[in-house]
Amino acid sequence: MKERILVNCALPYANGPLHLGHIAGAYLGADIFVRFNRLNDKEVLFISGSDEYGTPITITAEKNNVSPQEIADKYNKEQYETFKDIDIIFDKFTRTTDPEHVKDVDEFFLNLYNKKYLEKRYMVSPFCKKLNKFMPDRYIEGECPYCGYKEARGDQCDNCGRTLDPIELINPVCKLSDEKPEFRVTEHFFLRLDLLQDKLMDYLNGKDFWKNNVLAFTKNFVNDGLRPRAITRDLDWGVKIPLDNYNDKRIYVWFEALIGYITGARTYSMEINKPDYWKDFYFDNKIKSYYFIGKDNIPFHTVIWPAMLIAHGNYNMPYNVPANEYLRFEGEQFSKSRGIGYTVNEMLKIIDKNSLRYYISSILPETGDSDFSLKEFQDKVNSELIDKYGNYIYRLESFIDKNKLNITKPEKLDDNDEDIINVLKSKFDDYKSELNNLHIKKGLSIWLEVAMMANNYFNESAPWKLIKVDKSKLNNKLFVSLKIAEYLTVMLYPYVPSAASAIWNTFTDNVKIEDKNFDSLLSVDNFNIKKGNPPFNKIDFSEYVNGK
Ligand code: B3M
Ligand code: ZN
Repeated sequence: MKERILVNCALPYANGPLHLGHIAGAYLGADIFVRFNRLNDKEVLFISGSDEYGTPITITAEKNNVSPQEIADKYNKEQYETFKDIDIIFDKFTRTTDPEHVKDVDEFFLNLYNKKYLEKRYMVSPFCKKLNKFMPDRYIEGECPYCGYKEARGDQCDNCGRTLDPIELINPVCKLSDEKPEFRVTEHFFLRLDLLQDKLMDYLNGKDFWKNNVLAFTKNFVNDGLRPRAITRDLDWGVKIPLDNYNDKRIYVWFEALIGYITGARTYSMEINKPDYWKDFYFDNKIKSYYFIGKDNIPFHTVIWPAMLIAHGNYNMPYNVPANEYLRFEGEQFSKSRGIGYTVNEMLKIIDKNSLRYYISSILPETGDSDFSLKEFQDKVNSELIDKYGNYIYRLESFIDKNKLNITKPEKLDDNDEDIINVLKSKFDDYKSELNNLHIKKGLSIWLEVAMMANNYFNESAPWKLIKVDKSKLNNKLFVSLKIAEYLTVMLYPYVPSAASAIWNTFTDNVKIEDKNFDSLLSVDNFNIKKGNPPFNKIDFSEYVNGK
């Protein structure tokens, strides 16, 4: 049986269009990793979905004067389409308003409640007298007590990343009324993180292979000391508390949305008529799980979710949480309100998805923030994807086609060609090991080295001279050139699947790239070359760059 892995990708709030920052932060890397693993002969379950509760949804609904459900419906559909438009395809794109999700949340809540990991406590919460209601943490803004950032939100400081309680804020104000909130007593359920601290530490101690940023952040968070944390709120938009007498309270979005990963896997299993399929991914401890998320989601995935899973018992723990840093746009932070940056849909109106995936893959903010620049986008795609790869394929295929050559597998290669094939194989091994270690950007740079090697080899071979003097040598050189083209195309596939798949189809009709694994794809010896058109069009962004 194939080795299996679970890949979960943060559930984006269904409150607006996806922007390039989302794609670079979590989703593109996840999709590349999934495609790579499938080629590498693993069975992958790939889950994401819409996060439809929480204040991001209610704030947007209020602004637009519609119900939260209308906002969620609109953007669930839109985001799903956008992912598809950029070739990010999940096995299941779930929704946290799916009634099946409520079942999973109820089970989780009651399980933890019965084991006394959830406990009723009284707390003080911000209450806006003008609006006459308790206000969600996010609606309160003030100064961060840790770093002094002036616009910290009541749930989290976007500057230092700490999760906050609104009462900790210095000079808090209610965002809706601009009034200073009162802090009033209210009853809530608390997750006893304090009881889970030691087990969490044990779990984290085995995680030295995590990315530095993720591990350091998480250990700091836990070393600061874990306190019980409220996981219910005074709200009416959210999953109900599965106990009597709490009708006017709801489960906090972060507690409930994480369980959406399980709902996604479980409902997918129902859809494929294997209702227990998901269980192995959560209970067979040989199956590794990966969570691709943006930087601002780290503590929820490396502390809260593991704590919930430990408290529940028996669940597999997240194996790796490769959170990315931020993508900036032309040196500035993406900002919808200030009109900085593009949504994915806007970008796809001016450029094709293959070029977009290529460029973002090459600048993924894996270890630090990175910058999206139209000028660099144009240069990289034109000089790398098109000049080094597309043109190579086109020159090679055109030559074979024009001269009506039938290239066959050589009985013996000369030493130089043997060396080239060995270098190719060892580059491919490096590529695999980088991707296995989640160094996705590095995998693409190895691909680029191979593309440069391809061009050098083809030029040095000078088939246009050989054709007049040595047909057998010509055959061998072109065979090796085709081998390199085959490796290049297969290695490119996880990054730029549509283009790679179309190019693959010009090599052979016998196998489709997406249906096969590395071993079979890289052992094709009977090429049946069909010269296509030049596979890419050069990018010209001058209109947009100069317009800025
Ligand atoms: N919805 C945060 C975000 O969209 C949040 C992730 C939930 S993952 C369970 O950035
Ligand atoms: Zn702060």
